[in-house]
Amino acid sequence: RPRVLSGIQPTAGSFHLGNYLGAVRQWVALQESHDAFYMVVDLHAITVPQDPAELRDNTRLAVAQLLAAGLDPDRCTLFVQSHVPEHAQLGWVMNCLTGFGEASRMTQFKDKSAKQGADRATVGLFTYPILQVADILLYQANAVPVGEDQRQHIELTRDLAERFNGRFGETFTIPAPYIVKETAKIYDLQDPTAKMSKSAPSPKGLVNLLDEPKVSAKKIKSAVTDTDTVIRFDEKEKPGVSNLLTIYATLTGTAVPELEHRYEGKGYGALKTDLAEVFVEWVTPFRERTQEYLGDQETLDSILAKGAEKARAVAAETLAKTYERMGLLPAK
Ligand code: AQP
Repeated sequence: RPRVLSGIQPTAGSFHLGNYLGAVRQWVALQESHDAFYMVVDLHAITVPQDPAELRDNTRLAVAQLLAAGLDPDRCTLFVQSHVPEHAQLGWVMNCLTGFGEASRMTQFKDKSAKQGADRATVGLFTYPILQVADILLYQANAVPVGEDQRQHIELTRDLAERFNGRFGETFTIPAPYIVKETAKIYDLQDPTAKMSKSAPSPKGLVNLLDEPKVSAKKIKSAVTDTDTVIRFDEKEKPGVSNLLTIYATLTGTAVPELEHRYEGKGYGALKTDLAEVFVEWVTPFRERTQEYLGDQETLDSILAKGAEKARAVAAETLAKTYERMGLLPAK
């Protein structure tokens, strides 16, 4: 079976609708057809300041949400990044292979450091795409299911894998991005030209899965649309309406043209009210399941222990091969 690898940060506590539709939903589907490795990337989370107790809680909460979303530890390998030390180890190797200018071209760093102020941004934030390269290459992943915002990092991963293979002989599988076009970028409900993001300037356009459903319903009903009245998918002319249609179509498994037909002659109000209802119906059991998983810490921790063991077996083999190829003297 082809292999997939992906990760999600435990930083915000709740996942948002962009994380779910852009990434996690695909993870659930791919565990049926692929040898799937999924992790909560706590080492990425510490590229910005974290409160230790919150980070611990949020890491468990992220795992609970992944299980609630449908990941099955019998069908995939689910683990926490810091439990597998090979990530940091291969990360260093990849740092030594990356050009400074090459790393400087990563647009996510530019965006995130601009938000934080250049002096406060850490070197870790700067090199985080390179740790991500190591995350992927350690598992010899064929595909990486992510949202559009990660495409550039997958390109970097391919470049570095090819560079290493060229210099030291075939070592790494060259991974391809697995980006589902329809849900590659879910937009902010208040600013439908910006990606829905936990670090948006205002929380009004951000739908957090663990928020009170009433709060999210209100946000959906207040989504920015346009001054036209026709419900039609047109990303350029009608980004707000198109975003709502994408969310609606994905959550219900209905095709967008069918929704356009269903809402012919109806106003935006009807679309928003119905979508709010669809979302609340979907999210209510998700929230309940998350709380159930969270309540059984013993099971959660044992899932993570098993996951880390399975992940380490693969990661250690790749790291050993990498060190050997580069001429690092094996420890006797
Ligand atoms: N709006 C989005 N649409 C589609 N996919 C998205 N992803 C994130 N936002 C969207 C995808 O979610 C996965 C996990 O991402 P992450 O843990 O790196 O979260 P993030 O990118 O840090 O989330 P945010 O909210 O976008 O945070 P900031 O504002 O800090 O950048 C990834 O596969 C990502 O593509």
